[in-house]
Amino acid sequence: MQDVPQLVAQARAGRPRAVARLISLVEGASPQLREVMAALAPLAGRAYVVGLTGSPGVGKSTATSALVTAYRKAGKRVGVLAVDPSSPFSGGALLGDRVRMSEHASDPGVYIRSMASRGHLGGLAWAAPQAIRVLDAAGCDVVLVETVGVGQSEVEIAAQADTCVVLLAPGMGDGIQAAKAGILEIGDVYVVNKADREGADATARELNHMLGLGEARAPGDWRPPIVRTVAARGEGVDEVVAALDKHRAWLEEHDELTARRTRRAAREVETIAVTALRERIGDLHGDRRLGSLAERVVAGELDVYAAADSLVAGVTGVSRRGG
Ligand SMILES: Nc1nc2c(ncn2[C@@H]2O[C@H](COP(=O)(O)OP(=O)(O)O)[C@@H](O)[C@H]2O)c(=O)[nH]1
Ligand SMILES: [Mg+2]
Repeated sequence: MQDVPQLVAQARAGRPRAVARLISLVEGASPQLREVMAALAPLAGRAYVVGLTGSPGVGKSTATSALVTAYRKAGKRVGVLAVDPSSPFSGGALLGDRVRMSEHASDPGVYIRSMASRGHLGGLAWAAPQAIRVLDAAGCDVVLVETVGVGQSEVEIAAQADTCVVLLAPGMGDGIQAAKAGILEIGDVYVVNKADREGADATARELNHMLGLGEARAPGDWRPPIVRTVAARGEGVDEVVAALDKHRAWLEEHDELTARRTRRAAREVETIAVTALRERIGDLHGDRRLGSLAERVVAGELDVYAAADSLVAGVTGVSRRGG
């Protein structure tokens, strides 16, 4: 058992090991997680959360590292959460990320954490926001969340950030890939990385066209900018930071920041509740109640919906009212 209040106090004081331990409690779905979240609740909500997503290899980790450098120069404390579904353990991709992040490894103003998306209950949709909350409560001004834009839940995590950055790179057939993954709907800022490579202009043009950026928008609407970068050389990174600042200002001006955070919290509560319900219903497998309901269905005494309603009522104590 961990001393949660002490861990939280240490995390607040900037002790990286305490932060790491709290995130481990999240990842491991510790029984102490309720206590952790209760302790963090009044402390979180200050950090600005930026999601970065895009196909593998577009340069997310490189761009993330460059953004960390930029934010550190501005004196901000930064948290990085790298979510990688391809690496349930500390294998391939994460190793590469660690190399790209290594220049920040000894900086006490930076927390870097990798998280595999497999292997725990409720998956990422459940764990990532809680890990973000740990970094937030630990005093990070900015939390950068890197997710591979391939799976539904990874895309969702990025989409639920305060600001979502979608990265593309030339020569990756990226436009079509991106459209397929649904990431063209979620970007607040688009980055065409690897602008040192041939085809960057074409990619930006194609993106501009696909996003319908030439079309008229209602006054006051956010118009996602397209920023070109050479993340590997830090070029264009200041422009990305400027675009992020601008989007944040727009969110605040339009009361969208709170609205987004409320939507994010609603999703989070929903995920936890549904997971809990599913667990409880799962517990009923082989239970006498389910068995006898099934027998009555077979005997023609009960239809399947009525049986399911009865099961749900048994689990939640809430019965469905007929229309
Ligand atoms: N030419 C070029 N290569 C880049 C640039 N940014 C990143 N890379 C390289 O692209 C590869 C993938 O980068 P990485 O950041 O790991 O991509 P991720 O999978 O999206 O996180 C690495 O070899 C980087 O060095 C860039 O601006 N130009
Ligand atoms: Mg990466």
